[in-house]
Amino acid sequence: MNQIWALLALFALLHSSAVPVSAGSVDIVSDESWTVEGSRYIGKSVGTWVHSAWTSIPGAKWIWKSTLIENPGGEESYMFVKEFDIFGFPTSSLLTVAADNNFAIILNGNFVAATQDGSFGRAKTFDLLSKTIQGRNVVQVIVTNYAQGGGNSYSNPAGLLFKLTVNFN
Ligand SMILES: [Ca+2]
Repeated sequence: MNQIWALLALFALLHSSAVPVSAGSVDIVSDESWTVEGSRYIGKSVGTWVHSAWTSIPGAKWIWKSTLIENPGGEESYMFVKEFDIFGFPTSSLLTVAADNNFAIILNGNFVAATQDGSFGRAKTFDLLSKTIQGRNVVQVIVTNYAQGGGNSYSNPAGLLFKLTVNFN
C-alpha cells in the first residue's frame, strides 16, 4: 500500500515539474551568422560600411559579402540565407527590412516581396505569418547593388538590414 502512495506522489511530482510549453518571441536579425551565396562564391556575411543615408533597425546590422564592396562600378547580386527554428506555433511574424539597392525575399520557398526602387533610407515592413512555420525555417534574401559609373565603395555601397520578429505559443 505504501508503494502505491509513493508512486502516486512520484507521479504528482513529475507532473507538476514537467516543463510547460511556453509562449515566446524570437528576433532573427542580419548579423555575421548569415550565409552569402554568389554565382561563384559562398561565405559568411560581414558587417559592412554604413552610409549616412541608410536607415537603422534596433538589433540588426547592415551586412554584405565584404566590409567595402568590391565592384561599385558594376551591378552585382548576392543571396543572403539564414536558417532558424521556431519552438512553437507562430502567432505573429513581422519583418522589417531595408537594402541598398533592392531586395527580393523568399521564406520557406514562398515569395514574400521584392523592391524595384531601393529601400535603404526607410525600412519596409511585411506580415509573414502565413509563411512562417513551427520548426525549421529558411529565409533567402537576394540583394542587388546597382552599378554606379565612376563610383567607389563609399559613393556606391551595398547592404542588407533585416529583422524578423516571431511570436509563438
Ligand atoms: Ca548602392
